[in-house]
Amino acid sequence: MDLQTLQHEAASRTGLTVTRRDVERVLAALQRTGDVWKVVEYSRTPMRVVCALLDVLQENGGLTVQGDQLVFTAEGQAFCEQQGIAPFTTATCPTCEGRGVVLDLLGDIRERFHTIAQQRPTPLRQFDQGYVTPEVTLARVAFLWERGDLVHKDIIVLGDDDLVSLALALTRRPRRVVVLEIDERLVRFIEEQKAAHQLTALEIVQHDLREPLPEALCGRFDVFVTDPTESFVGFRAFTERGLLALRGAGSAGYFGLTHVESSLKKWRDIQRFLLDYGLVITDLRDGFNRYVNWGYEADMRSWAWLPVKVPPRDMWYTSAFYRVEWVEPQEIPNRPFSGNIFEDAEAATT
Ligand code: SPD
Repeated sequence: MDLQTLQHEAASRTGLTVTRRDVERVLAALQRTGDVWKVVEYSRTPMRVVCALLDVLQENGGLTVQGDQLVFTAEGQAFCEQQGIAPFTTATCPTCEGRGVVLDLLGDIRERFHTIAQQRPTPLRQFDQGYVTPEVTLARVAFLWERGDLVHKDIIVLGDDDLVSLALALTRRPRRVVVLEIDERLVRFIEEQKAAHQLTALEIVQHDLREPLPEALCGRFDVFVTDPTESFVGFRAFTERGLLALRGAGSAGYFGLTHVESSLKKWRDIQRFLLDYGLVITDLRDGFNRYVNWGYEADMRSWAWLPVKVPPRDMWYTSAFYRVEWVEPQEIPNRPFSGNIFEDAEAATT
């Protein structure tokens, strides 16, 4: 067994780019935990690649499965030591959990939002839904506030199972919050909460983001917020709609991006198209977003790849929170996206 064989074998089985660093990250994670879901989280490597590497390691006698745990063999452990690969470690701030914001600005909105969130609809696989914890939604709002993207701003939210539109509107600081959502259950839920809490600045539009952005919403907003599905084309569909909605120079956008379903190569492709559209990445907070397990894990395409078929016990799916700002606005096409925008070769949780 050597690192290059592991790397090449995982690449040939998946058809994806696999780097030596990916292999090292997986080996580091495995020295910290035997929980396959946590290996995915700690390794910050696409789930497709992690699972292929686990298979290769098992076949080479470096790893075994004991009950629902992955365990290094003596040979596997010795290999890590020989290669100088240390166990994954963390140095995350326990107060903000690494987000860099606390929620004091939000006062009693915290409690009100928690009560609202308890009544929300359950995630649907059909729309690749899976929401962040209420604390994360509130942290997004605090972060926008800190960046000057909340008070007296016109904000558009594209897809909203995280209920960001409600949390934004509860602050009563934005001038306007418009949410576009495809799922009629969520549309109804947000409408009901709007009425219950008299959120007059909030407007809800049922809309499929595969369709062009309605003309009336183009160029009318200071800020967009979205958490796109992560196929490259799906990601483009969501963020292009967000950009179309913006006024221009100085407008800002926020989105989440995982390592679970997006390789660093995809990160680079995404960053490149954003830079080409005239944006700058002002903030990138990895691990900011933590998602509640959505309940359809055994139906996901990645279930078949797992060496241990066990549902996740703890949260494991995280994403980076990006803020981009437009410095040199470019023309954005308002084109329809057809077909399956939810899947590409790296998609794992659809
Ligand atoms: N399919 C279940 C989880 C999907 C959650 N979407 C998060 C996307 C991050 N950009």
